[in-house]
Amino acid sequence: MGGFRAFLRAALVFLTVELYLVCCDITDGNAEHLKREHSLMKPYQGVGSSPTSQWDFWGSTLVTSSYVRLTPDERSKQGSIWNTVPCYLKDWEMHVQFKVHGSGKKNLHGDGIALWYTKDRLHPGPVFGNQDQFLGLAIFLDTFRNDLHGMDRSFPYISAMVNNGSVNYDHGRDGRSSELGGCSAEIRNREHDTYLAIRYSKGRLTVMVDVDDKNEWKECIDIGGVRLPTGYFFGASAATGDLSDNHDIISMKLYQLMVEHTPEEENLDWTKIEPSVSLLKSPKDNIDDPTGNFRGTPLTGWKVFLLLLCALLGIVVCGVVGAVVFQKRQERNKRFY
Ligand SMILES: [Ca+2]
Repeated sequence: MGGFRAFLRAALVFLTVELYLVCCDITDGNAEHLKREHSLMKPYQGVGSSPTSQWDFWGSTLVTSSYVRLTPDERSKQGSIWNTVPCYLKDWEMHVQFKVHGSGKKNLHGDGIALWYTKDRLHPGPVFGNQDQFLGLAIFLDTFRNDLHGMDRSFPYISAMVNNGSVNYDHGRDGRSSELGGCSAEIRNREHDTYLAIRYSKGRLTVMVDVDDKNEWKECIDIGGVRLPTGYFFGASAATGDLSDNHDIISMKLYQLMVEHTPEEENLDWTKIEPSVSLLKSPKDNIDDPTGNFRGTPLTGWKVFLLLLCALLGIVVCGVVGAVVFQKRQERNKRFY
């Protein structure tokens, strides 16, 4: 009898360990997919100071041990920071922690931050400190309303733009003519940490914000039909004009998304893709791309199998526990009679 109990206990331990391993494999924690060569994190060791550095900066940018200040709260400043390593991931998610703060009262501050995934890097210009007619993707965190006719939206306003090098960003209209989508977000002078996430996977661009200290992502932009090549560079820039703010980047963390592609897709030369958006395709038509949890990854056949295995093992464990409890009860009954 003792031998059987020992066997049950061993089986239970084995199954629990097995269950743990299988479950943890499924969780697919993004931490293990963090790409350090494309990430900017405290204390920013070696940023810009050595030939092997993975980040360069320009202009008013000041790198301290706890933040990267693209511009101080002073007029007519421009600064940027750029990853020196081109990104060849097909599916990625960038988490940016930022802080926009200054002494300017309501509507008396500007101009904002732009986050980039572009062909060229370190090309200063008029679009939040970076060049116009860029090739690639831009996400604007626009804190100043230039377009006094566009009162239907409140500022700060976050928007996305994809450019093949032919379109100008229209500051006078806050980029409205070229924006793919956007949302208003209170990102300025917040006491708590503020975050933005950009996900690009299978032609779908999603921007989420976490600025209300709730530790959850809120959808801002979600569009399909977006085509971006690999081999571009991540960067961030900011500018002030007559009005100003401190524009700080605390971190930029790039995660690889584990997404399967068809052999045809894999065989394409992704570096040759021209940035474009097929606006005919609404994101709701993207039923072939069932993305579940925003921070997680879509379920593949393999993962579904593991989930089922996990469930099966759970049932077995329950059975074993039940058997042990039943056996214990039997023994207790024996003692009483
Ligand atoms: Ca503006």
